[in-house]
Amino acid sequence: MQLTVLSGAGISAESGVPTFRDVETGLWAKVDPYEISSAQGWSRHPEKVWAWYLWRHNLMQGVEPNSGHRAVAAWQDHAEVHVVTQNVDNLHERAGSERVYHLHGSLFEFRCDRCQREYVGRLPDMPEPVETMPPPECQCGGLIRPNVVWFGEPLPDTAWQKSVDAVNNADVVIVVGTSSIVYPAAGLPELALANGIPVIEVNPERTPLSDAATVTVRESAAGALPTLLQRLPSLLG
Ligand code: BJW
Ligand code: ZN
Repeated sequence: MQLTVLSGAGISAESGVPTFRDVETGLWAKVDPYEISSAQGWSRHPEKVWAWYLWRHNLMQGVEPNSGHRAVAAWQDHAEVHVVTQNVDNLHERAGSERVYHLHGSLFEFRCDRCQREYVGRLPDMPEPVETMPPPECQCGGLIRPNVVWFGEPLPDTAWQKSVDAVNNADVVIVVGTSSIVYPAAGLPELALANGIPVIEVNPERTPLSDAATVTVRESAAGALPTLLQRLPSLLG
């Protein structure tokens, strides 16, 4: 059996990484997502964007995988599991998942925005968020940026191709912890459904996918995933 998991920020929420769009606690309750996570935002005020990402980088270094990430990794004992994640943390890998495709890059890699060279220099600690911090400069005069995918930027080719294959070849697609509004990632469950592959959504809240999904499990990731594999036969009838 092949299981393909599409994860979003919600799977890491119970590890202490705030989601993007949850109004009360979301990272973007205070900042405009389309400004701080866009190519235009970076060119307008890189010092604001850099400060925000450096803080998130620090935050992600201090968190641990939760029972949701660990359950997905444990499924590898019973099935071929492919994890397509929109998250830029490394919690799936740290939980033990072996096939992980990062659609939106990684916040543990940095590169020059001009010559694209990888940056391996030291980064300052930032235990508390600050408004602005100038990004380091590359030898070429470009600015160092996180190797993540912002609005208006293309997704990495290889990760995208592997994700499409993982969806097309899946027996079941499990969509967990995503608001299903950011494309092209949000198109992957639609692709599965168009191919007749069942889609299970795990999310405490309704999303634009909920009505179309084969089954919706209105629970948290850490609550639902540890028993989901046993529940599959009854969920899918
Ligand atoms: C829990 C939980 C618990 C809480 N358990 N669940 C119209 C149609 C189609 C596309 C477009 C369009 N207009 C514009 C576009 C394109 C645009 C887009 O999609 N915009 C839409 C918003 C309309 N997309 C792009 O620009 C993409 N690129 C692209 O299309 O390129 C084309 C191109 C080709 C050639 C040249 C140039 C361009 C790129 C998208 C990049 C997104 N980047 C970000 C930032 C990444 C870096 C970072 O992490 O900072 O990715 S934005 C942000 O959103 C981040 C996330 O990965 C992504 C998705 O968010 P996610 O994960 O769903 O989080 P939330 O917070 O939204 O939801 C959390 C969910 O969890 C909620 O539902 C909760 O209920 C739930 N939850 N606790 C389970 N315990
Ligand atoms: Zn450079």
